This record gives sequence, C-alpha cells and structure tokens, in this order.
Amino acid sequence: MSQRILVVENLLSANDRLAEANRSRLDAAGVFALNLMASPGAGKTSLIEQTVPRLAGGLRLGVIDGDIATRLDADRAAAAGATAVQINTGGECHLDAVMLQGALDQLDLSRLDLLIVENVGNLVCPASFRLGTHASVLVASVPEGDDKPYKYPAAYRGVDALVVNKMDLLPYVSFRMDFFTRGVELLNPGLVTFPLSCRTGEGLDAWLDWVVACVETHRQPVVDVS
Ligand SMILES: Nc1nc2c(ncn2[C@@H]2O[C@H](COP(=O)(O)OP(=O)(O)OP(=O)(O)O)[C@@H](O)[C@H]2O)c(=O)[nH]1
Ligand SMILES: [Mg+2]
Repeated sequence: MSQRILVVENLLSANDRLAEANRSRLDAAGVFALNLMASPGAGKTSLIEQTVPRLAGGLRLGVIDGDIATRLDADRAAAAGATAVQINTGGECHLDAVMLQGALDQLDLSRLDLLIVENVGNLVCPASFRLGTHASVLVASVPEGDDKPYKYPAAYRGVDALVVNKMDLLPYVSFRMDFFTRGVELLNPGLVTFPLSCRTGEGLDAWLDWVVACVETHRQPVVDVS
C-alpha cells in the first residue's frame, strides 16, 4: 500500500512540475487560460460556443478540447470561431499537464489572449490534475441534480468560479437552488457563481464580464513594492 501511495505522489508531483512549465509558457506569451470542468453533458462545449463569438471582437481565442474519443467538440469550437485543438485521451478520464503541453505545441500562443481548456466530462478525476491554467471553472447544470456539491466535494472545493447552466430547465426539474447553494458555500465560501442558460442566453453577460476582467487583470504588470 505504501509503495502505491509513493507512486501516486511521484506521479502527481511530476504532473505539477509540468503544469508549472505550462503556466510559464502561457505567461511568457501573455495568454490567460481557463480550465473548464464538469460532468458529461453539463454544457462545457455549449458555453464555449456562446462565449467565443461574443468575445471574438476584443480577444483572440483558442480552445483545447479534451475527450476520450472524437474531435466533435473541437469542431464545434472551431465553428464558433476559435482556433481549436482536440486532445483524445484514449480512455483517460481527465486531462493532465503532459497532454496540455502537447496541445500547446500545436497553437501559436503569440496569437492568443485567452485559452479555454475543456476538460474531459467527469466530476472526479480532473480535480486532481493541475494543468498550468490560471483559473478553474466548474460547470454544473440543473438537470444533474442539486446534491452534486455534497457528493463530489473535490470538484467544487478547488475551483475559482461556478457556472450553473441550463437555468431554462429549472421549472421542469426538482432542483432546490437553496440546497445546492448551501452545499457550495460549505465547500467554497463566497465562490463567484453564474447562473445562466446557454440555450436562452440568460445570465451570459455576467459570465463574459468575469472572463474579460480575468484576462485584463492577467495583462497588468506585477508591481514590485519591495
Ligand atoms: N436546455 C438546455 N440545454 C442545454 C444548455 N446547454 C447545453 N445544453 C444541451 O446539453 C447537451 C450537452 O451539451 P454539451 O455542450 O455538449 O455538453 P458538454 O459538457 O460539452 O458534454 P461532454 O463534452 O460530452 O462532456 C446538448 O444537447 C446541449 O444542447 C442549456 O442551457 N439549456
Ligand atoms: Mg463537450
């Protein structure tokens, strides 16, 4: 058992070192990167499809899509106007830093301001693997159920923002927003949250403003006060 723990620890620290290298590469190119995580079908690609054309006037956008198989999501991101690269994990349930490194090699980072990474649809594994992105966003969706923060705490604990998608379906499913929000608050107090619908467009503006503010803050030079 102790040997197994050691192997897992070594694997994660090797991943962390590569994640740092990815981060340095993104910083050197002035690219702000978001890691989108969610269960399968929560609406990660739909959010990308809604985000890309709305920000394309002011920002140069790239998308890296992670899936077990197919390049369907990268094709959707490209159709929305992004420069898109697909990673097929071939069975792995998450992206890791070495996969991201390979995808970064396929992009001209000097031509991007914002990179959105769509992780593999899964509420467990992606939370354990840092990629080198600057912020992590969890996309929850109303039909998944209001108990998910309680059942998948790691997914909610480590993220910088939460999107609650498919708000248009709220009248049709038994989703107790107060119960859901209480669970989120316990795990990640004060987490910035965007209830929205990729179908109707409701709530998208607040999300877009947050993304733009992240990119602008990242661009500002760090002032050395020492
Ligand atoms: N009603 C409704 N349906 C939505 C909304 N957003 C996405 N969908 C639908 O949900 C389904 C899954 O959306 P995707 O964007 O493919 O979800 P995903 O998280 O990228 O899925 P994977 O990549 O397979 O994990 C599609 O049929 C979308 O049309 C929404 O706001 N409202
Ligand atoms: Mg997708």
